Amino acid sequence: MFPPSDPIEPLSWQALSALARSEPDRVNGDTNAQATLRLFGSDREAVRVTLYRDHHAWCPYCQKIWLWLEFQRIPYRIRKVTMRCYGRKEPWYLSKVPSGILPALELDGDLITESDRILLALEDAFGPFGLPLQSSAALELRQLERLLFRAWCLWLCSPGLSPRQQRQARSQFQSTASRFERALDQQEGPWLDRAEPTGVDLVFIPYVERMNASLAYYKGFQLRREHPAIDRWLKALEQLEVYRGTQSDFHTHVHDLPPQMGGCWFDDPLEDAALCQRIDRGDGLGDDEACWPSSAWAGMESVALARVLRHRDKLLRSNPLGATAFDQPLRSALTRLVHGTNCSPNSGSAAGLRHLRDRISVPRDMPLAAGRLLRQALEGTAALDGEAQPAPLPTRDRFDQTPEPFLTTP
Ligand SMILES: N[C@@H](CCC(=O)N[C@@H](CS)C(=O)NCC(=O)O)C(=O)O
Repeated sequence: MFPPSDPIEPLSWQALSALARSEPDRVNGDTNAQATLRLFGSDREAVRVTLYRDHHAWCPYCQKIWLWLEFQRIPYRIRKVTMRCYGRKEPWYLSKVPSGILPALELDGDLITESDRILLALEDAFGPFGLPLQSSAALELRQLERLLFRAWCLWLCSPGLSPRQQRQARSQFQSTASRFERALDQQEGPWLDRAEPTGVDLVFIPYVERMNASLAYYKGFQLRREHPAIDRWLKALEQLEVYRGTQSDFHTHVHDLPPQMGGCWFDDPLEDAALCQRIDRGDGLGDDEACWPSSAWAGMESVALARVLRHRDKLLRSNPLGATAFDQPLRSALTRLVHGTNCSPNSGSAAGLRHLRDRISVPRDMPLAAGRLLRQALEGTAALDGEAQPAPLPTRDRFDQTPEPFLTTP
């Protein structure tokens, strides 16, 4: 918290606009969740692939394919589809994929579903990314990833575990995580194979990212502290711009997983309830959450600002305070974001500010670093008004996150 002695007036929208970073090159620039076309410097004619993935970048199987295309720099189009847990599946997608399942991919006009089949088809068309995924070494690692996934599900998603069953589930998870560590330790560098990240690393990323978030929140278990080789691997990934472009944050994951997984359950008693509070308040968990290089944090305030400004009218309209009453508090929070100074919101605005804090979705809306700074600015501004909280986030569905109001293209 800044000293209370120096609150400043909230900036006008015009003044805020002048401080926002201009939109980056979504098509040829860094990996980002907003692009609908990625060319990596090629011509449009080079595009052979369309990836169908979910609007909010919540689907882990979509992230695996997304990462593969980005690391291999394959030109592709992206069409975004709604997941059932947050809205209505698009009829055009159901006529293509009647089950509605994601991801799907078109390669030279042929439609493929199932993420593993998609990766094999991509390997056939463009060559493997390091170790071929059907090689015996890769198959063994892919099997280990499924074991780790199952051990995690058993611990996180089984309701009503007794304390003894919780301990067993934890120990089962830890012994599988230790097998993953041994596989990492067999190599000289931080990766699973060779001196660089390859396709087998990508297979592990989506769920290890979700394990890291959900176990801290629901179990008080800090994956990176308990398993140093996994920490090394995550740190190495976080040095890579491509991975950072797809990486989510703890707040997003812990609230997007319950409806996708059919429920996530707290250990009882919870080992470290303070972790939950820090995540929910938007503080983040520092290096235990993500260890980005300092250069990747540079200018992230103005990135966050630009993303809010882009959707300003919709954010104002969808806030429970109503557009008129939310205008001044939102400008106060954005002023704090860019100037790092207390800026008092109108009285009665705390719950509205926290409503927005809770609905930033990373990386859908902005990168992790920008999301953390914006959540902190919203919370810091709300705290000047009081402790009022918004309605808690739903756990059975996330219809509060329907993408419809935000769609700019049909
Ligand atoms: N085995 C499939 C699993 C894919 C899957 O479970 N996709 C979920 C999202 S994570 C889905 O599309 N569910 C339907 C929906 O949520 O609308 C694969 O590897 O691609």
